[in-house]
Amino acid sequence: MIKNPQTDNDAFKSELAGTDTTDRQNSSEKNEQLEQYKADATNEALRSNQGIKVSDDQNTLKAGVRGPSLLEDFLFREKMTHFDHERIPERVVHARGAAAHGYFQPYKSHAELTKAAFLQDPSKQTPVFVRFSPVQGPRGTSDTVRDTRGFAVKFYTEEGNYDLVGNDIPVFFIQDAIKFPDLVHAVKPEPHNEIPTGQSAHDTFWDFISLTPETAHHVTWQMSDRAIALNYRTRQGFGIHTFRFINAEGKARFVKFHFKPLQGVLSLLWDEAQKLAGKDPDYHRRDLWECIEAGLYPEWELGVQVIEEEDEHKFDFDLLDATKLIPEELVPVIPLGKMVLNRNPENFFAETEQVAFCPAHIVPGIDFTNDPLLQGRLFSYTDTQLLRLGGPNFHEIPINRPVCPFHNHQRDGFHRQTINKGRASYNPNSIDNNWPRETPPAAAQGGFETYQERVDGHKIRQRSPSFGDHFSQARMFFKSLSAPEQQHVIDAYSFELGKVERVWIRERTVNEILANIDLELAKKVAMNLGVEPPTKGTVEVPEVNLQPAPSLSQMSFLPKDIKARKISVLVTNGVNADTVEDILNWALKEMAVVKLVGPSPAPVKTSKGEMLKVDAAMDSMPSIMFDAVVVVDGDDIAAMQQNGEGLHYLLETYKHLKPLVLLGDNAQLLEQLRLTPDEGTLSGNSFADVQDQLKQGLLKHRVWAREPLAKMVPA
Ligand code: HDE
Repeated sequence: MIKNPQTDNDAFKSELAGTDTTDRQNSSEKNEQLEQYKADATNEALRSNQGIKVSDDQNTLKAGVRGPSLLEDFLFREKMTHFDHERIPERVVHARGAAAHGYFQPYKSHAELTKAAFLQDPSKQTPVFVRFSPVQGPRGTSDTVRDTRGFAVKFYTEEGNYDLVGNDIPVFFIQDAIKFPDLVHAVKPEPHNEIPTGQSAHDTFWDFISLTPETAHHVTWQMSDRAIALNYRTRQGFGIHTFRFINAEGKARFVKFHFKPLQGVLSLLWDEAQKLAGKDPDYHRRDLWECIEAGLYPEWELGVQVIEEEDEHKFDFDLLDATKLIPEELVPVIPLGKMVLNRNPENFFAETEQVAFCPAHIVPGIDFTNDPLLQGRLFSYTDTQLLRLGGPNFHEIPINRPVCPFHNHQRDGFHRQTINKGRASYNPNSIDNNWPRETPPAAAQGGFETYQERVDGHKIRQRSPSFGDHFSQARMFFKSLSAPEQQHVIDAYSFELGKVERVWIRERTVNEILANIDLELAKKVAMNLGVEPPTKGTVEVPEVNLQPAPSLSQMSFLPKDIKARKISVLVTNGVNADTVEDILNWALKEMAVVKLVGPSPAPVKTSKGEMLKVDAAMDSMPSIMFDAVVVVDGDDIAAMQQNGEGLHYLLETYKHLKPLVLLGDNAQLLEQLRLTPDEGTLSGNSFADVQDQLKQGLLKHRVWAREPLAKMVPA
């Protein structure tokens, strides 16, 4: 029997001991620390939480076999009480997520920029735990919904935890933290019926958006392909706010953080995203998990845009305004190092659910700015953990502990685990010789010192006038997109507003938001909605020096290899076994993922009479889960020609602008399905004839030129 080495490899199989990546020993200081909290029940007796061995876990204690249960049954009560309390409140936003362990390693010392210890030594790997998360939906929502995605990184540095809690879109909806509860109430399911789940396409969201012009820039990104991620591995990450780096001499500079995925920045099409939400709601978390298990580790480059303090006011916008970005064309991103995710969590709840991020977790060498959104976040995150994780000791939960020692005079509270020795829980003290003691700030490994920024102003509840231009950057973003990307933005606004029931909200969005971003965009959306197309905007958008920036288009971030790209290889009875082997060998060399997909989960019989195990049936692994589809040649082409599900598979592949390889006589299927051949429809007698073109097609991700024709495909 032919084996698919990627899915049939016994060497990487472990069950109870944990994940395959554990077997591969991808460990770190943090993983070793976690090890001491892990429990393995192999060869152990079943016991109660008090250590009593249990002899019967099948029956409650009863007065007679058919009699009532007894209150005395302490084993039943313990088990049931624990079960009744198993849930904790989900995060109020970013409730659903997936996370992984890994490391960050700087390319060289960045001492010139910052004294942060984890950015000094190119031989040192700092453990990280990274959580990705859509924003709107509850824990049970689907991964592929249209949404911004969280990109939260906890660096377990030798100087303490540093959390970079960012998103995959470089700007935020609002400028001031006080608007966050309003924004979230507007986007969440509507309060009367809790509909819709995981969607922004509803009245309360667009009501708020149309009345809040500062949201225009972020929402344009959210209507773009950026918000329908292909997977988490291909997300760009942004710190969004302007932060500060401070070096050993005390010199401060402004910085903006960027994570760039080495796998490219790739998205789904809207039709795929919607279908996947039903066919595989776990599409993104499954992808992250499986790639790490298969050793196809996702990688990012962390970089910063650096702005000298004296250049603070040189831009047409305010650096403290989180609804603005600095195009890379104006300030390039300086690469700092590489982040690799190489180990899956052992236990979702203990790690992914209990991890507590907070933008206030910083280390010496990094500091905040006065961005009013960031300032509010510094309060909100710890506050929310107090409720979610049940008290002030959440830093003791294994996933949240720093890898360096931590001692202070904080004591007690719910679930305290540390047994503090000594009598003095105050500072200063002479009883414990004043331990633990303060550390003065120093060039390296010193106590934390806040950057001494001079502040002089009236107490005032007002937005700075320098935050006043809400449309120039939204316009710049729209104009920076390629033609297909722009069309998707138009389609997305039309779809979302089409679901808004109140006509005045549709009209206000078109007239007072879209017309100020771009008149053509507004007119096209207006036509799609059947509202009066505007002839001009409602505000004077300032003439600023912002050219379209190619770096804002995903087309600037295509992948350089096809590592972890997914190919569905369709096999039916009579399939040519040699071709299957060729494809598997090629994919292994390219580190692409191949799944053998058959008409049913049963093995198929090859042309040589051997049995070929398939990874899945067509209906459980539809084409929307893949980047390309190959139909293998064989001696029974009728098997495909007469298989409605198979034909639909191919129609969808074509409709979603993917490479479609039809080997041998299968080339006839194109005509049968009335599909116009193009650079992405490949045929040949052997796989070797088409493998290079297939690779090129995967590198381009989609056959964009096909899009107008694809609209006519009934799939
Ligand atoms: Fe958050 N945000 N946020 N946010 N946020 C939370 O914290 C909040 C904002 C982001 O994987 C909550 O632990 C306020 C910007 C991520 O666990 C909460 C404001 C950015 C995550 C909270 C913002 C983010 C959160 C909910 C406006 C990108 C998930 C649970 C002032 C730079 C972290 C929690 C994870 C989570 C508050 C705006 C990113 C309620 C008040 C801007 C990635 O504390």
